Amino acid sequence: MTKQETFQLEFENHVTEGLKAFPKFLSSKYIYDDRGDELFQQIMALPEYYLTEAEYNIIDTHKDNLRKVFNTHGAFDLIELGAGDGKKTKVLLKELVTNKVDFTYIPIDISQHAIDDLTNSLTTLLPDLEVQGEQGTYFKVLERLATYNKRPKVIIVLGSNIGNLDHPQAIDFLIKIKDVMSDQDFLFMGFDQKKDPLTIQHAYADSQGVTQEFNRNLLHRINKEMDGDFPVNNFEHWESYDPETGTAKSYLIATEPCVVEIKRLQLKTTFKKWETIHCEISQKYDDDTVEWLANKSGLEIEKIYEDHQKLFKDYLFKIKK
Ligand code: AVJ
Repeated sequence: MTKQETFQLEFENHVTEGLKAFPKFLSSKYIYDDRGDELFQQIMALPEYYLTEAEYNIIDTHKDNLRKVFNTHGAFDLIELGAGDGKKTKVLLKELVTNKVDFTYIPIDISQHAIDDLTNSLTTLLPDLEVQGEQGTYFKVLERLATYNKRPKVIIVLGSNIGNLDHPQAIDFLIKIKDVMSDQDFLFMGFDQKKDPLTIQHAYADSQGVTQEFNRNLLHRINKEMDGDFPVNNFEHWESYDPETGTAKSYLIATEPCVVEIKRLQLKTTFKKWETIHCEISQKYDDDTVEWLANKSGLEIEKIYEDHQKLFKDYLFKIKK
């Protein structure tokens, strides 16, 4: 079975499980086809979606310090999980290249397409940069790199992507990273912070409805790829942020009763009026929570970086002594 087929099967099993469950759920992991990627780009450009600019500000403000820290043990591999379009990473790469730091940039992404695009744009922007993109799932590639390459590693995960995981899943994720790290290696990771609940609410329920389209893309994909008949426009996006737990949750809510048939899954499911599908969590953090996660994962916080509006933080971790 090809990787594509494996992913498709996983997606189908997930949809069957999620739509048979009560209450129903579908994971935001499956939003990202080409259209989903494009909608996420649009989200990052929204005035309400403060995360991207805040992290950009952190990297831009602290690039001098980051260069020195990353270069502590001389030549290194800069491994990025989730290549994206690299807007924030490019600031860092430029800083390193301009100062003639000896390093190789290794973006890892599940999408070869994303890696090719990024590599091409980097060849133009920074011709002296050594790029060695790797297609695959994070951990398969990380394991491979850890065994054949003993150079110091700096692993970076930007954008608060960890926020889509609940705490047990986040600990699992961090342990897998820790397991490929040596004493000298660093992990540099973004965690969106708890803040005024309204700021968070607005970031995930934007006035232009881009986030609604982003979530609805899950239903479009099911219609397209599994021969489904979701009346997509009868599902409205709802966002709720719980300031106590720091969890933002997004839902699609049926505004009319309906029966949905998904032929490829031989599945028929009914929605009552106002029935929900839980789609995503975007967890918000504070220092104590990140410290607790790190401790559970065998990591320790070495340094904390913050943007000037105090919205977002990047944490530098090492393995716990
Ligand atoms: C890509 C997981 C960081 O949760 O903030 C944006 C995805 N969802 N708007 C986030 C997302 C709705 C985003 N991450």
